[in-house]
Amino acid sequence: MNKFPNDFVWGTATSSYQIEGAVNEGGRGRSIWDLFCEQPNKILNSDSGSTACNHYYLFEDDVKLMADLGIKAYRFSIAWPRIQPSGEGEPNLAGISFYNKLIDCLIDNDIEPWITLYHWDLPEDLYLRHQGWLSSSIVDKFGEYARICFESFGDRIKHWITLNEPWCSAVLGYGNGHHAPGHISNTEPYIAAHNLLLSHARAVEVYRDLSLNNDGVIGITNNCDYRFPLTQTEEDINAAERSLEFFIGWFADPIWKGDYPQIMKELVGNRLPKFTEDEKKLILGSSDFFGLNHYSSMLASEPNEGIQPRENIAGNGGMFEDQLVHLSDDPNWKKTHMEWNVVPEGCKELLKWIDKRYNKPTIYITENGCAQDEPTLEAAQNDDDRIQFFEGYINACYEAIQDDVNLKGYFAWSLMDNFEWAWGYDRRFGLCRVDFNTFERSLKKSAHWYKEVIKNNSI
Ligand code: PNW
Repeated sequence: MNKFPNDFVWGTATSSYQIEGAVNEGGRGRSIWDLFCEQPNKILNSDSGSTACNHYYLFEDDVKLMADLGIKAYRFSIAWPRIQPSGEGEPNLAGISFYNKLIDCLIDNDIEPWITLYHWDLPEDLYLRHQGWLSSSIVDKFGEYARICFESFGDRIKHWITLNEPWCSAVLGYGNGHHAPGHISNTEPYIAAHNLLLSHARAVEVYRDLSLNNDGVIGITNNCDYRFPLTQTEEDINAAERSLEFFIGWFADPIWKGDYPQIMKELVGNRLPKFTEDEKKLILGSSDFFGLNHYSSMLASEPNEGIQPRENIAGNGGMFEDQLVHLSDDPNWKKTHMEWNVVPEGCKELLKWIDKRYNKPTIYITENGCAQDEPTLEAAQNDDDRIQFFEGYINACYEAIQDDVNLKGYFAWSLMDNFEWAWGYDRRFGLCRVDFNTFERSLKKSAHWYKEVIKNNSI
């Protein structure tokens, strides 16, 4: 038995738009995802999150599921347009009341609530009237929204995450257009990323100035896939390193080292915005822990005619040309229903890479999981491939801890099947099956397996 440290946090994660539904209830304003889902050909089967898992009404059932799983912590996100329907101004009390009820219900069940402030559902007005993440005016607005959340929920919340995966907001939202608001550009992602980082830092400044005196911590969650060099040539080793710096260094270097990676400055040139000295100071040290969402790995190599990059998926979207990296798959790797490569070894290597580059931060894996093709209830109840996935990745986490990486927790994505963005309800990540006609929930085989891991604190 491989034992985890006694204080290791086992959890599951979700996000507001992917599970809540009730988009017109309780005074919620519209978000860019409501708008995006109405546009043709953006979402598989023209799905949307308008009812999703109906969690807004069924949250008590969902907390029961979590209690049954025995999780210690639950990571969920707050829908900004439930708190401020237009993204600014007075708080909407019905929205605050919904999250109060959820938080209290979790605490009553001995589950620690972890809050993400922004998991992609930007108030539509901020996009239509204020240019969304492309305008620096969003920094103050995000700070004010964050303040409302800290003041409303901060007495009970010990773990805050400002942004979920700003890489996705920037690259998928403004680079290849796969996510809301659907822009395609090779300049906008860098501007959006810049404003995302500044907004994160502002929220942290607001939080720290409030001094809630409750041992609470605040950080950011970034996503990164690992890159193995295709061959052991110096060119390919450098390509893999470059790819990682463009992926996670872009967002983590300013926070842990004070500025964007040098290689990005060189290759992106004047399309990469610059931080002022004051901004650098504000951003440096603005995360109490390293939140990591990790799903997959690819091979990286120096571009040459012979190797064709695989179009997108977990790739680098519109930024490909800037990185000068070819990405490919090892044909021996198994793939999930997302076509993402299953490579537990990459998880361990990435944890070690982060540990080294950022000088041993406290790391939490705030998401890890896989989509499997589950057309029937029977398939969902026999999700052995998901068990194998979790087994591999959780073992990799164990090995990283043996190698002295400060990994302190692991959140499975996701508690239940939900609205998987551009893939609608066709891609299923849940530990629990959701029937999207009846909204009935049931534990999958992997949920029973995860329950044992948590109970024994070992794998
Ligand atoms: C994350 N990529 O999204 C999100 O945080 C979740 O909301 C989502 O459901 C989950 O992972 C599964 O997709 C990602 O292209 C979306 O590399 C795309 C990528 C990575 C993460």
